[in-house]
Amino acid sequence: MSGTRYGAGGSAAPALLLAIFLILFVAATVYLFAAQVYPAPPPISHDAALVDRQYNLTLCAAGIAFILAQLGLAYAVWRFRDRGQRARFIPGNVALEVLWTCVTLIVFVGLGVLGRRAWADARFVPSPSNAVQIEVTTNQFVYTFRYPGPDGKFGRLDPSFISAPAGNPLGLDPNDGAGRDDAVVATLIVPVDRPIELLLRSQDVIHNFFVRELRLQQDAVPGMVIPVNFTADRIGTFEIVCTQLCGLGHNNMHSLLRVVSQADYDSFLRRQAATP
Ligand SMILES: [Cu+2]
Repeated sequence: MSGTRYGAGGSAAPALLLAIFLILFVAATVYLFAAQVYPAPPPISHDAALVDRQYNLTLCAAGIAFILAQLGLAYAVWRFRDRGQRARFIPGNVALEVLWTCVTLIVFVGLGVLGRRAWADARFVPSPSNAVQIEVTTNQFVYTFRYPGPDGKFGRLDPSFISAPAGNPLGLDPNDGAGRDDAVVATLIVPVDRPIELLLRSQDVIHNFFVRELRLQQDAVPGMVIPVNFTADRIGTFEIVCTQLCGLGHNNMHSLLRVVSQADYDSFLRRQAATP
């Protein structure tokens, strides 16, 4: 015990090892992101590209802060290691506190404002008049899609008519003429390069509609009809998954989004109209 002796100092090894670990940790993390080891699938809409741009911007801002903070920590661990010196107490620095609080505030609010469009486009911008309206109904554990048919009008729904075994999973009211031509299918088929407006509904618990390639993820909430817009610009088949833990079958809840040419879409509609 030598409470008054300050000359001895501890071994430099722990400080050196921790500093080296921090530098390697930063290098490995930067590599994982920069080399895109786990890349996202290519976006298939303009809004998805906007989301990607915003993601990269946020990643850059957070990445710079992360690198500076960790390297600063490595430096401090090494520079201020125990060399037998007397510890100094620093009560803080108001100017520095104000500075980095303001910088953080500006960066966070700035990123939020910049990213507003990427998020709001799909939700708050009304879809154009030529948009294709498709209703999406979720229940444990399936997606059901409804097209309004040649009359362009969705028929009335009534929960008392809901009967999946009888072929009426949505509860279409048979007394409403507007519903006679409605097409109810298990796969979402949309024409390429046309604005699509989905109307999300749920019959039981909160589900979700998520397509990675659209960077679009929206909850479906019982009692609400939630509109979301997108325009897919690439033909292909993409997976729709539910990202809300909606019950025991949640892991099996998925469907397909098929983006097809206008001609293929028209023939799909014709086939549906021909089926009684
Ligand atoms: Cu679900």
